[in-house]
Amino acid sequence: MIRRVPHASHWGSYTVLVDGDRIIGVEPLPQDPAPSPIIQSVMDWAKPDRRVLRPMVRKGWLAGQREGRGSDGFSAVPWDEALDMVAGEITRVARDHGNASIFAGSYGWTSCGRFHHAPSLLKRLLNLVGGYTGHVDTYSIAAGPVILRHVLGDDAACGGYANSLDSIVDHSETLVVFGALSPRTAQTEAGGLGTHGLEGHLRQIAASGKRVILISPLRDDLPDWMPCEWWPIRPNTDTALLLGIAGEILAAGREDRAFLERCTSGADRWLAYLRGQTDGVAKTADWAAGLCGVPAGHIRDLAAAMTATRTMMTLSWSLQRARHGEQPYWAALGLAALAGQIGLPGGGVGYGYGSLGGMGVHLSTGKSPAISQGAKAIDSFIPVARIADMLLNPGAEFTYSGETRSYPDVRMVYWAGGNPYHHHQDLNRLQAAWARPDTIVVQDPMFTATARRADIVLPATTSLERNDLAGNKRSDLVVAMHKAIEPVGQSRSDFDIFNALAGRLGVAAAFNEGRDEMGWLRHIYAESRAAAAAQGHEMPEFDSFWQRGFAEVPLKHQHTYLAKFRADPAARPLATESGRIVLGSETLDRLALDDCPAVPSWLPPGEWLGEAGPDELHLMSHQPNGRLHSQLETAAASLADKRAGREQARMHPSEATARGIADGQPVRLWNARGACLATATLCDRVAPGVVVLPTGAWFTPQGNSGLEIAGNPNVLTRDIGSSGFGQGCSAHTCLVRIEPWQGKAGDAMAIYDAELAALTA
Ligand SMILES: Nc1nc2c(c(=O)[nH]1)N[C@H]1C(S)=C(S)[C@@H](COP(=O)(O)OP(=O)(O)OC[C@H]3O[C@@H](n4cnc5c(=O)[nH]c(N)nc54)[C@H](O)[C@@H]3O)O[C@H]1N2
Ligand SMILES: Nc1nc2c(c(=O)[nH]1)N[C@H]1C(S)=C(S)[C@@H](COP(=O)(O)OP(=O)(O)OC[C@H]3O[C@@H](n4cnc5c(=O)[nH]c(N)nc54)[C@H](O)[C@@H]3O)O[C@H]1N2
Ligand SMILES: [Mo]
Repeated sequence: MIRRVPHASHWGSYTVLVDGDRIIGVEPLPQDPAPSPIIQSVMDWAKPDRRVLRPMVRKGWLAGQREGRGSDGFSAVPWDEALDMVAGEITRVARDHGNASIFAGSYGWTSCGRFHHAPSLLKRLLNLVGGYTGHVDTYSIAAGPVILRHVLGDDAACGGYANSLDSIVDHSETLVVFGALSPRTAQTEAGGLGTHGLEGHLRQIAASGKRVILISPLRDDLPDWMPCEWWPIRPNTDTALLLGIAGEILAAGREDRAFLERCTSGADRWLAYLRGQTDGVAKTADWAAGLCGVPAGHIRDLAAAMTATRTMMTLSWSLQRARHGEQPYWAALGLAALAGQIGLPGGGVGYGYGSLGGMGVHLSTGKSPAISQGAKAIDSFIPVARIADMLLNPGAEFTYSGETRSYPDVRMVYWAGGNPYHHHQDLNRLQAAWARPDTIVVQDPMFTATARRADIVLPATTSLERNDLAGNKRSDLVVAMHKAIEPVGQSRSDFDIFNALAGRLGVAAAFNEGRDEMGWLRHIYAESRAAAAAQGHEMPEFDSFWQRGFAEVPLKHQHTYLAKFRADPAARPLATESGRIVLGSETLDRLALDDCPAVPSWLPPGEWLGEAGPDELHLMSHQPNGRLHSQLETAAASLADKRAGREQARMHPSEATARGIADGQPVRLWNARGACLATATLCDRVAPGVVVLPTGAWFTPQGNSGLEIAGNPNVLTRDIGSSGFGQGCSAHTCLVRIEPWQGKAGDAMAIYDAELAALTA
C-alpha cells in the first residue's frame, strides 16, 4: 500500500509517496504552476549518508581541550549523557560568566516547519533560563532593512510589501530590474510556499510589451524567454548609476518639486550633493558611466523615461549584500522620489522581488504560523554577520543602527538549524574565531562542515520524520507537513531535544506548556485561523485542514505601496525622524560615520573593478540553482549544476582565453584570504570582468585552512560589515584571480565523506 503524505519544504509543497518506510516518489501540489525540481531532492534526507546518526562528542573536548575542532575524532555517547553535558554547559556558563556568554543567535534556514523551528525553540528554551546573546537581521538582508527603517520608517518595502507584482503588470510602463527577477531564487521561500507565482507574472510582463531593462552582470538574472535590454553593470556600482540618473533628471529640471516638498525631508541637501555643490563632482550621466560601465547615452535616455512613463524599479536583495549596501537602496528611493513615482500604482521602487518566491506575489494579511520564542530575558545581540568579530574581540565596541554596543565574552556557542561554514564570509578567519569558545554545540540532521567542527553534535530529525506546519506571510497556503518516515538513526525532533533539555534545566512546564507535538500544531494553527477569521476569512478547522493538507490564507491584491502616505503625508506620517521619506538624514549627520553619510552617496566599495588589478575579476557568489544553500548538496538537482564533481565557475570566454582557461577545465580561484577549486564554464551571458561561483558546496579544505577543493566561495569573500550603520554581510564585494589548475585534487565529495568516516569511526 502506497501512502500519500502531504509535506512541504522551503522550495514548495508536495505529496510524498511512501511504500512501507521507503520514500518512492514526490509529486508537486497540483495547483502549483511552477514547482521546483528541488522537491525531488528530499528523498535524499532518508539516506543515512552524511546524517548524524547518534549523539557525538569530540574526543579532545572530553579531555578538556579547546584545540582540535575539525581535526579531532568523535565518540558516540548515549542521548542521556549528551543532554546532561549540554545542560551542564548551559548552567556552568550562565553561572560563571553570565547568560550573555551563551551565543544562540543560531542563524540559519533549518526546516520550513514553523513548530520544530530549531533556532526559535533554542531561544524559547534559553529565554526561560536567563537568556542568551542573539543576533539582529539576516544574512539575506541587513544593510537594506536597517537603512529603510531609518529613511522610510519600516522595512516593509524589502519584505515583500512594496507594490504587488500584479499591480506592476497592470500599471508600469517601464520596468527597471537591478539584479535579478529569477525563478532560480524564487523557487524558495522561508517557511515554504504554496504556489510559485513569479514566472506567471514575468510571462504577463513579457506579453504586455512594456519596456524592461535588466541591470546586472548576468543576462540569466531574467529568464532567456523574457525580452529585455541587458545593461551589464560593474558589480557594486548601482549607486553611481542611480545617482547619475537622478543628476540628469535634476539638470533637466524635471524633478517633481511638489512631491519632494510634501513627502520628503532633507532633499535640498541631497540635491546639492547631486549637483556637486558639496564635493565638487556633479553626478551626471558621464560621471556615472565612468564608474558603472553603462554608456552615458543609456543613462540619459533612462532619466528621460523615468519622468515620462510610469516607472518601477526593482532591486534584488543581492545589491545590499555588499560593502556600502545601504546606498543603492537609499539612492533608488531618492531617485523614485525625485521622479515623483512613489505611491502611484506600478510606480516607484521595491526591493527583493524574485529574491524569494513569495515576494510581491503573495501578500498575506493574516498571522503566519510560528512558535513563540517567549520574552527576551536579556538585551544582548550582535548584527548577524559579525560572528567572527565577536568571537575574536570580546569587549570591543561596535556600532549598529545608530547605537554603540560591545561584544560579549562568548564561552558557549549553540547552533541549531544553520550552517555558518556555509553562510559566513572569509571562512579561514571564521576558523580562527571558532577556536575561541569553551564549548560548541551543533544540532543538525547532517554532519555538515559546522557539525564536524563542534564539540557536541546532536542528531535532529529532518522534517520528513515528524509532524509540522509550513507557512509564512508571503505564502498563499498554510501546509500540513505529515511525518513520512521513522527517524533515521537515533535522531530526535528539535522539540523533543529542547524539551528534554528544558527538563534538565527545570523549566519543562513553561517550555512545553503541557502540549505535545500535535497539541502544538493545533494551537499554532488555531492562532492563524483566528487571525484570519477576524478579517472574515474562513480557514477550515484543524482536523479537516490536516487531512486535506493545506489551507488558504487571506491575501492582498493590487497593492500600491505608500499610496495613502502620498495622498496625505501629514495625516499618515512615516515613523522617521521627520515623518516623511528621509533624503537627508539628521541622525546620520550627527553619527558622522565615514561609511554611511547623511545623503545617499557613491562610495567606492573597496574591492571592485574600478580599482582591480588587470588580472582580477569580481566574484559573484550568488544562490545555487539546484539546492537551498548547503542543503541537499549530494541530491540530483544539486549535482546537475556541478561539473567533474565541483561547482562551476562561469566566466566570459574572453576572460577565460586571456588566462589560458578552457571550458570544463579545473581552475583555482584565489585572493589574499583563501583559495578554492572549481570547474570553468565559458559563458557569454556573464559580463566580462565577472566570475560566478554559486554558494553551498560543502567546505572541504585540505588541512584546516588550505586549498578548498569543493568550490566554496566563502573562502574568498570578505568578512566586513556593509557599514557601521547596517553591519550587513558583504558577500558580493570580492575580487579574485583565476588560473588553470594543474595539480591533483581528487573527488571533493568522496574526500569529504572519507574524512567524515574517519572522524566518526
Ligand atoms: N558568499 C555568499 N555567502 C552567503 C550568501 C551569498 O549570497 N554569498 N548568502 C547568504 C544568505 S542570504 C543566507 S540566508 C545564508 C544561508 O545560510 P544557512 O541558512 O546557514 O544555510 P543552510 O544550508 O540552509 O543551513 C541550514 C542548516 O539547517 C539544517 N537543517 C535542516 N533541517 C533541519 C531541522 O529540521 N533541524 C535542524 N536542527 N537543522 C536542520 C541543514 O542540514 C543545514 O545544515 O548564507 C549566506 N551566505
Ligand atoms: N535555488 C535557490 N534559491 C534561493 C536560495 C538558494 O540557496 N537556492 N537562497 C534564498 C535566499 S536565503 C535568499 S536571501 C535569496 C537571495 O536572493 P538574491 O539576493 O536576489 O540572490 P543572488 O543569487 O545572491 O543574486 C541575484 C543576482 O544579483 C546580481 N547581482 C549581484 N550583485 C550585484 C550588483 O552589485 N549589482 C547588480 N545590478 N546586480 C548584482 C547577480 O548577478 C545575481 O545573480 O535567494 C533565495 N533563493
Ligand atoms: Mo538569505
